[in-house]
Amino acid sequence: MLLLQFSTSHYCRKARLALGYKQIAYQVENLTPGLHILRIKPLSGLTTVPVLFPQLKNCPAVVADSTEIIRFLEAYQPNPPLYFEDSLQQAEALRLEDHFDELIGTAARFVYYQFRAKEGKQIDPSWTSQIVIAIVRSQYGINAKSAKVAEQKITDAISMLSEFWQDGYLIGDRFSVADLTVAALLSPLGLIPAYRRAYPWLFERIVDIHQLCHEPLPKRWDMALSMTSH
Ligand SMILES: N[C@@H](CCC(=O)N[C@@H](CS)C(=O)NCC(=O)O)C(=O)O
Repeated sequence: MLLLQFSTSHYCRKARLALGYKQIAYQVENLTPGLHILRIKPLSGLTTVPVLFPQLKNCPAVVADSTEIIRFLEAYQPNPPLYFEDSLQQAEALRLEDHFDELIGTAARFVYYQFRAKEGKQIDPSWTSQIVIAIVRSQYGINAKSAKVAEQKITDAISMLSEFWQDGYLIGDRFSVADLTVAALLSPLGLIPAYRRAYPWLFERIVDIHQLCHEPLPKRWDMALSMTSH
């Protein structure tokens, strides 16, 4: 299988966590933001990554969107499962996946890119990195005000998660697509010292899920704890 991705995208991380959890062999092709459209629009009709090419007989040629990729992987290789047999639990798993995609995925992007442009500039002050950050901020309308709104959404989501994640799973008594989605989509916050210090249990859980899914942590994961927070 071939995964077309941005190496830093948390939605692409979500697809990689699922591939890793199921121990499916795959290769990645890293695309350049902006230019990626030339490669993926004709194939998927979408402008977003991740996009998966299963490259297998009797399988679709292209599967786009992290949710669809997980749906495909689950049908292709049901074990170990990310879905539930119980229809109520399964409906809840898909509802939460969608809710986290829409809420946490977008809010984390705002908080993360606001941080990288300001206090977190030292993480990578190179002009190439700063240009990518500036393009993302302009594309999504990320600024101090919109990031503040996103911060509140993240705080609310973490407070909901704390009820489940401190000693259990989001649904039932085992790991599922809901837990995987949260781990992927909140992982960018692991680079922000204030979050690392305020919610150690959250990042321990994200680390555990990366181990379970055989996926390396985001680059510079350990840097946050040695940075001064503002
Ligand atoms: N709902 C999509 C969201 C994917 C997404 O937003 N991808 C971003 C990268 S994090 C992207 O490709 N942005 C480029 C663009 O919108 O042009 C999914 O789950 O795959």
